[in-house]
Amino acid sequence: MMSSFIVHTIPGSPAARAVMAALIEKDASFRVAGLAPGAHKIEPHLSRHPFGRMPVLEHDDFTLYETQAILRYLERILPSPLLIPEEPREAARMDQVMGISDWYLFQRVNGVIGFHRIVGPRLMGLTPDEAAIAAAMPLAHVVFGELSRLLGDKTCLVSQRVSLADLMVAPHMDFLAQTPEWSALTRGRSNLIEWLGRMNERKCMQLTTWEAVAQLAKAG
Ligand SMILES: N[C@@H](CCC(=O)N[C@@H](CS)C(=O)NCC(=O)O)C(=O)O
Repeated sequence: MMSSFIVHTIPGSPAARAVMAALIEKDASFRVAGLAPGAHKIEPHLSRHPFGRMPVLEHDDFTLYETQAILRYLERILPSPLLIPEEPREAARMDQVMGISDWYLFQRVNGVIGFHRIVGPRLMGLTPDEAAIAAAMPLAHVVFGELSRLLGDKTCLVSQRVSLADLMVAPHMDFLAQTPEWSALTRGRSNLIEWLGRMNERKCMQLTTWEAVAQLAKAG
């Protein structure tokens, strides 16, 4: 049963990393069906994901896209360990942070800064668009300010235990940590640096780096 999870992704995708991190936290084995850059915009991938994005999870005869839907599905079928807090206000904070991740951190911060600094140069041979990066910085500061405030002095983003929010946010932050913008974004927000350090010590992050996922994709 457990070995029937397949994650379709181009290695490097932070959204796919969140899904693989959840599978690892839940001690489930999975296979990576690697996509070549561009293959996500054509068949057969468009039949799995009509929006031409990643990740897609296959579980036996069930195929699912949208990272939050996948994470919540995994939580329901693999409830141990719990990655959604039981306490209502912590659960609400988790939902809030996942919304911040989807709407602001992913699309308007990492999707711009991480794309122009890392993905574009590495996968498409593009030169970073400095104007686009500069234009993303004001909102990036709001996002980092909020994540730092919500984290406070806790171990994890919503409680003392890892939740889906940590698994969604950490892959984006690990990307941004490799950009020159990181030091300005984390100035006065050292709790975020310490939190990312703790996340990066976990097996779920160590086994899902870009290089590690590229190896998994090769192994099929
Ligand atoms: N709302 C989708 C977004 C997925 C998404 O945009 N993934 C990125 C990679 S992290 C992607 O597919 N980028 C390729 C593209 O937009 O062409 C989700 O949460 O799964």
